[in-house]
Amino acid sequence: SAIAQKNYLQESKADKVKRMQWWTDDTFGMFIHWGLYAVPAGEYNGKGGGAEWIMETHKIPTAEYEKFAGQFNPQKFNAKEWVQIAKSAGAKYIVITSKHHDGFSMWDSEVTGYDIMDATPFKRDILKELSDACKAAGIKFCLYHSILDWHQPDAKSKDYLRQAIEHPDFNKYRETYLKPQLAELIRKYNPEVLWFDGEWIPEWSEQQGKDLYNYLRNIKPSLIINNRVSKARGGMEGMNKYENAAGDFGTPEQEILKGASQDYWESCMTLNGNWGYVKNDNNWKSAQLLIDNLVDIAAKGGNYLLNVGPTAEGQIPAQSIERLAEMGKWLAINKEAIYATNGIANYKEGDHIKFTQSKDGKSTYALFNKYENNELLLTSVQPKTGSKIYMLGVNKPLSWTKNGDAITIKLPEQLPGKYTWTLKIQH
Ligand code: H79
Repeated sequence: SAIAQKNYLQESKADKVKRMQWWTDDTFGMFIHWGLYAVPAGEYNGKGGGAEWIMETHKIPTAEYEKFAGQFNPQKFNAKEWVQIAKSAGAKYIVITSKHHDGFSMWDSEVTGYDIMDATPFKRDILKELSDACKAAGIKFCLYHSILDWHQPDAKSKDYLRQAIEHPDFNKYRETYLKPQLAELIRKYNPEVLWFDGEWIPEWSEQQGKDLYNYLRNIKPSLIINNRVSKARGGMEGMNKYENAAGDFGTPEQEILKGASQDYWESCMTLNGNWGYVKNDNNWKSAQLLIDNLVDIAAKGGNYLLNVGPTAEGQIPAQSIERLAEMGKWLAINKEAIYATNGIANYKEGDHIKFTQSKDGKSTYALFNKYENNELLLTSVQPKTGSKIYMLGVNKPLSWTKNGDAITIKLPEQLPGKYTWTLKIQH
């Protein structure tokens, strides 16, 4: 067409910083992996294995997998409840699977009948319900969308399902299916982030990634798009292996970076061992570990995207809800040290103490999960004489003494909560 497309690949650093502001400030999001794979729930023909990858794991033929749509009827789904679970956990945004690798569309898609409206007895547009509920609750609504698609014949890489596809036409899939679906998702649900995945297929290229990135930001300039839109990851690593690739942030998966990074990044992690719902997965992380991870990520300047895998009945597992509620209780006291802070890459004090800083530089936060003799010793923070040190959740300032390069802070008799505590050191 003759309409000039803006080149968003040449955005200035300052413009990107502005666009990314809410995202870096929000720090904590909830990932939701929900699709037809919740029906088999990690078991096919009596054999365990696979969650959202179950189609690939058991090499389920397309016509067989499609039958799960007829059984998808999550009568207990309640968008407001899910959003409330995210909000009371302290998550500021949610990212839900509009389409995973299985190719099933979780909204009323205009370009396919293989979607929640046309192919399931449920016939409700969950993206509409969730985006409305997010808007009402002040939670940012974001979408995960797989480039890889095991259902569209033209998208099938010959590596998948070991099925011989005659003359697959990937360009046709991209132009008449993938891009129209994404344009439709932006128009209907106004997502703030598009979180791509499945870019490792041989059909996808850096050029296609750049084109798609530009195409999407021309539709919605404020969009934030992850680095998996492109080809720049080193294998399955989270961060890019070269510069100037399309995409706004790195995506370490099931791991946290060893240190801070010059690039924006978000660690996505599961609460148990799987992304999609698996009925026998009881490998739950403890609330303490989840809080440790959040603190570690914030101290390294990243974001934490923590996943839930709802059931085919439409419920977030109780074990997930319990853990998220514990995080929410912790954040209610310690939020000042997490949201809208800068990380401080200071590892001198050992693994049990991490640091963040207020944006105005006036307060340093020391978050610790271990102490002895009701005091804490810090060697790398040098407050001026008369500076006040508080514990978040405690009203009175704490007494502290200086001995050479170290300071010793007397902790209160009663510490708020049972996980990790925060000292606020005012400079
Ligand atoms: O959506 C979640 C997972 O389903 C998806 N990303 C998160 C957010 C994901 N799962 N695994 N992976 C991404 C990486 C998979 C890597 C492998 Fe393979 C699959 C290694 C071997 C099979 C793809 C195909 C890479 C090599 C061959």
